[in-house]
Amino acid sequence: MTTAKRIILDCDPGHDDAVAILLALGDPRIEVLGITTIGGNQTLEKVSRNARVVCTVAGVTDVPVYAGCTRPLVRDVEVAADIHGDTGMEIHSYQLPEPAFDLADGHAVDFIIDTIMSEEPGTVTLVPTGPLTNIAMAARKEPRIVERVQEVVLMGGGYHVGNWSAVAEFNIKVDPEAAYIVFNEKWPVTMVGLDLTHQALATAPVETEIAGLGTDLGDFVVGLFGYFREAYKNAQGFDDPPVHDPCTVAYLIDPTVVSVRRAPVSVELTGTLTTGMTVADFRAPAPPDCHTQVAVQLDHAGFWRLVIDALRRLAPPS
Ligand SMILES: [Ca+2]
Repeated sequence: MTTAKRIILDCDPGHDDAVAILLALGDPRIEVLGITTIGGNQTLEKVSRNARVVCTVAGVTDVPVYAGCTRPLVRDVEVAADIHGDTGMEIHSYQLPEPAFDLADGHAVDFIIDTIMSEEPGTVTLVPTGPLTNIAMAARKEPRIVERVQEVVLMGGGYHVGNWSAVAEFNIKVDPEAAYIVFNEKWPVTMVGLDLTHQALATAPVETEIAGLGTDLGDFVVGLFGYFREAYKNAQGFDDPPVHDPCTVAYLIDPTVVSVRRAPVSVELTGTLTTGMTVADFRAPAPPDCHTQVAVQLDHAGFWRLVIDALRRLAPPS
């Protein structure tokens, strides 16, 4: 048994962020040092509440949640209400509880810096699943974190498809300047983009298995998928909703579930049609100093096995 990967989950819950939180909390191969929030799918206030609601439903109240930046570095706030609803975590047939605990004191960016600087180098992994504002701010405020971080495994971008424009994914598109910083710092970056996450579909058999757990937590996830399915169908024509964010955590738990390919990646900042596009260069061979890789292939069954096992651990079926 190797030691658990120690992560800071930087997120904007968000239906799929919620599942990422549950997978991280429920798998013994992950230790969540803290959850930090970023305005994205909805406003910072809403996603910061949602993060604590997810922990509360999971029965986990001892992981600190820190609120981060309210808006992108340069651009105006954009939220994804078409996908995540007015609260950012609209749900079917489930009554969400009040958060059982308050936000931690302090700013997410300072928590990220203080944690990385106080832990042994190479022992903290950053897992951003929202816009990259907090991570970019941390790298600018304390540049030494870049060489101390173990790696950055982020949900965002894509090399063939977009969802917020023809070629840009939401997390990157809403704060491309922050994404540019994160992709160009010399820490190891794994981009878990739409090419991968569009394979992480919450199919009917997956939903049935989660419902079959017969637990309150399972009902919560099924309720999330119910709303998410309808929203994705209406907004983007998906039959089953792609559950993007937990793919990052799954990669850290078991890299055989998410296969990757080394390629330089940068972010388009000035395109007339392509702003926010993650441009991956697949011309072989990747240069020796290439510090980025992109996720390409998901083991769908293996991925959902990890998620459902985590749900069982957090709330054992009776
Ligand atoms: Ca997210």
